[in-house]
Amino acid sequence: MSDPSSSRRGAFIVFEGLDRCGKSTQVARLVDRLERESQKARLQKFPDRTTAIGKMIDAYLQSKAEMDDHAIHLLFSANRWECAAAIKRDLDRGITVIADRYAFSGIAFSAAKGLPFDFCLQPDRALPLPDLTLYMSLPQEEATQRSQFGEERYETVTMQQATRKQFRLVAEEVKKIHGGKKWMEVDARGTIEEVEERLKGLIGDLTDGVNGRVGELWV
Ligand code: Z5A
Ligand code: MG
Repeated sequence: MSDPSSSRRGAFIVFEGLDRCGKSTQVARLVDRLERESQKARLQKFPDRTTAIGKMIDAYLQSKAEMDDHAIHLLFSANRWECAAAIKRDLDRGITVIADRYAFSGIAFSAAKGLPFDFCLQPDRALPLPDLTLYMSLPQEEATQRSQFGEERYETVTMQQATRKQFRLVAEEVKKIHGGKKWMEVDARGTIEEVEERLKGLIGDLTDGVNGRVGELWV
């Protein structure tokens, strides 16, 4: 008899949150742990600055290029679309894909600049739907203490505060359209190890595989 688990696809897990909340640290630790446990997993960072579109985004974030707010928003989304087929292919092959930021950052940061929320949501419609988004929540005072803001665009207290508000609206939208289990808020305070344990508890056995097809975002 065939093993039913062999037909399971990989899980799509997204880490979201404001600047310095520890996303990249935790994503790297999760991928390392899964590799040590001989599970198939890979990291997908957004923006993916290695592609042609990613290079334009990188120049914008480093203030080496100026762009209309709508245009850069669409480029961030296009950067996800150019990675979407590879994400779906890997999930179907049983690989867990762990994303460092995704469409939710796209909405929160652009809406924080004043673009209409609905406009921000549209270009990502029908992208692969994450099975779980872990929103790492860190008070502004603690984020500021961790290290100084970098030199990139958006790395200011005013922008981060506006983005925090938009992330709350994004969370409500996810829960409304996709249900309460797809978005979980995690307390990002404490040591790296403490946060890692919290995240591990929420991820549970998701990395063992998921039944059913990959869903579509905002559909
Ligand atoms: N953006 C957008 O506008 N639209 C989009 O569609 C997308 C993104 C996808 C670049 O993102 C910008 O693009 C971002 C949003 C916008 N702008 N902002 N702000 P990025 O992902 O490339 O940004 P980043 O440079 O990787 O920074 P980050 O992601 O904000 O940081 P992080 O990954 O959350 O934190 P970290 O690098 O893991 O940790 C930061 C420091 O804290 C580091 O020194 C760690 O060692 C330390 N750390 C981590 N955890 C802890 C704990 N628990 N305790 C103490 N210290 C800790
Ligand atoms: Mg990061």
